[in-house]
Amino acid sequence: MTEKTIKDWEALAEKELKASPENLVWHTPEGIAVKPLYARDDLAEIDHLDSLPGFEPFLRGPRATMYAGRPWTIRQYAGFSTAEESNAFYRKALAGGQQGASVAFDLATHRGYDSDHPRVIGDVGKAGVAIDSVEDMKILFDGIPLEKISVSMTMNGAVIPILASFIVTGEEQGVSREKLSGTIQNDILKEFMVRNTYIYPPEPSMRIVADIIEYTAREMPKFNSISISGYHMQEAGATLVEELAFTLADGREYVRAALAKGLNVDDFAGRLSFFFAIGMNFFMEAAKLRAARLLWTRIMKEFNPQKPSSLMLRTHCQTSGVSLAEQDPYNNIIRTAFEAMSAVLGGTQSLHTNSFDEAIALPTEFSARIARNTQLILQHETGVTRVVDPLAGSYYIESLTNELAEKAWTLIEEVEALGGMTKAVNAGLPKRLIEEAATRRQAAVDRGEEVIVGVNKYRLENEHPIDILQIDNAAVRAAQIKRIEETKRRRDTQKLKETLGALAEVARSGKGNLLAAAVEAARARATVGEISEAMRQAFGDYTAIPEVVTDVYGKAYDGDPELGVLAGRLGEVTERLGHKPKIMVAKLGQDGHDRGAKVIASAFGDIGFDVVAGPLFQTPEEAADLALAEEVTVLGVSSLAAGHKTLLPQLTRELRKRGGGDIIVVCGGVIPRQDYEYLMENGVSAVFGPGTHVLDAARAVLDLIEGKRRN
Ligand code: DCA
Repeated sequence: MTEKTIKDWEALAEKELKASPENLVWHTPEGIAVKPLYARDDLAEIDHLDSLPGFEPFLRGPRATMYAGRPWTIRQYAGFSTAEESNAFYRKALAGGQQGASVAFDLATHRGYDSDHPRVIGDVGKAGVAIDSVEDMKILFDGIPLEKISVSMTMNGAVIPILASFIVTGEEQGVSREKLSGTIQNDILKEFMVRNTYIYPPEPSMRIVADIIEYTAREMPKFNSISISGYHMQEAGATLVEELAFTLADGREYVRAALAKGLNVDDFAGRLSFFFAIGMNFFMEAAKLRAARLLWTRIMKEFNPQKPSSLMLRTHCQTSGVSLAEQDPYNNIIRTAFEAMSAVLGGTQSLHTNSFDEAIALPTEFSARIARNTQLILQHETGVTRVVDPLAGSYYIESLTNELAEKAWTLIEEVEALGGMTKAVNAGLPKRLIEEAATRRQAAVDRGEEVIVGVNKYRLENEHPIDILQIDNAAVRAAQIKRIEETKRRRDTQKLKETLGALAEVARSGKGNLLAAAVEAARARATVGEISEAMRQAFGDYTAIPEVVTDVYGKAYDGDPELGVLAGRLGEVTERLGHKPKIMVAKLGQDGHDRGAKVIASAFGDIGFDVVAGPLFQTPEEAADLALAEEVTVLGVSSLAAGHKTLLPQLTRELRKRGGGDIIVVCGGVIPRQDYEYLMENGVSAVFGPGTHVLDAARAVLDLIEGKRRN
């Protein structure tokens, strides 16, 4: 048998295809040209091929034996309105095979507001558990041994009061702080880019991060001081290269902030951890984790650490939320299983698998069990844990790992040229690139270039709504307020005043450690809101200026007849109204997830509407005022955090009160079908669920303006 070459293959492929195999090259959103075939030659220039797991550059895994020695941690992220319910859920999950806890807080807590604050009426108990003080935290971990179970807490804005309350909870459970294991997210830079649960401006926020790294390095040796997160970037639309680059550049910035506090790199670097999203691009996601470890070692080498653990990237992963669809939702179980496999092949240390109903609501007990079992089956039945880094040596995977690393490195250098990530964030570079990528992707889905089964292909004629979890937000809020009152009645007010005063002084003077001071205040039963407020006095609030990208969605549709028809209709409406129809895209309450709002604002602008992007965190009153001041025709509310049933009726009421009853209110986002009727009865004219084609939404809005579907 004579040896065949790539040229031979190309000739054969051309015969088979009756066209050049060049046509099979897949251009990914990352700008990578994925070929239909990889071979030995593709590995010629790659120099990491002979590395071993447990050794620098850790590309093949941070541990020598990886899952063969100890499988990844099954760590499901959850939080259910009240501390009592969440506690019951964690206990059941741990008994059912989950190995670590992971707390989702409600949006009021994230933003440092107590449940009794007037700004958070629609947010309490939504999308996570409400924690107002140590008293709630003690209930949350009742009967969960904190010296044994590692606890992850996704908290960034109100990170100081939450971590302080956790430390005091440990103390009062008899577990001293050096025995506490777990992770606090504490990654504020990405909040300014994508997730928006910040409170203070970037500079004091970076001080908070550094103070936590300092405190945990000194007092909590088993605790991971930060979870540097790319997850939310991918969720907001970032390409994998952007996710990789910006996350690692964030990491480098945090290391610099900690060093600036006078810490030794080896005292804290081993407790930095990471968090990535795993989407549907199966091989590329696994390669991404390998590339991440390679690059992190390269970055950390600059700081001359002596311990190998300082060079090691350890990460948590979560399957992708945006890859899930509302339509034909059981498909989400399949998507999540593939994503989980990809995370594991990439060598994650800890994993959350999404529940299939997550595109619609918080998981039910049933959907949470399926999600957990996806991992248990992977660990116990597939044999995937037996061999370390089984994809190593694959021509395709090694090429992808290399190419992702190179592309991400170029972007990391670009950030460096701007003076690091804080400066790049201030200059708006990452946010703009991510929003452009998100809008481009929406256009690709709308045009059917990217297939989503059950959404833009093989869509079911009839969908049957699935059972979802409903939360009575008013009842949760009332119960929380009662507990706050009780806590306030019982505490020593003198002690409270002293400790809060000391914290405010640490914040103001720039001297001392914020977390250390907050632990004292939390012990004196200062609430999350009070501790946040004490720091707010010194630091102030951060307000983002909403900006919308242009010419991305429209460009994808350049010359498309569908857009032409819409433009024609828009022209007629413009003529009739005497001006372009104006739509305001609003975000209400503390829900900072603004990818959908940004994509809609950008696409509607490109289609030809006059667009007003409302600021984040508006109350219904504020949104109504702005809509009237801007004289909008349509007010579109994007809701992703389950506040719609409280906030939308309030909004339509406020509009009517101000004489704006003729403004057409529509909404979109994560809204279960079960709620559509209720919203329509309360003055909403149309609801656009996940998976809505943007042009369909634009047509529906025009219909409404033309009065055809007005009700
Ligand atoms: N052989 C021997 N020991 C091992 C092995 C092995 N093959 N693999 C892991 N271990 C050890 C680890 O060294 C670690 O012990 P240490 O903390 O004393 O070093 C312990 O077993 C736990 O393993 P690890 O891989 O660190 O897994 P987790 O404790 O689950 O931590 C990590 C994962 C990513 C570092 C952490 O930050 C985390 O849990 N993040 C979760 C973030 C999250 O849930 N976010 C929610 C959105």
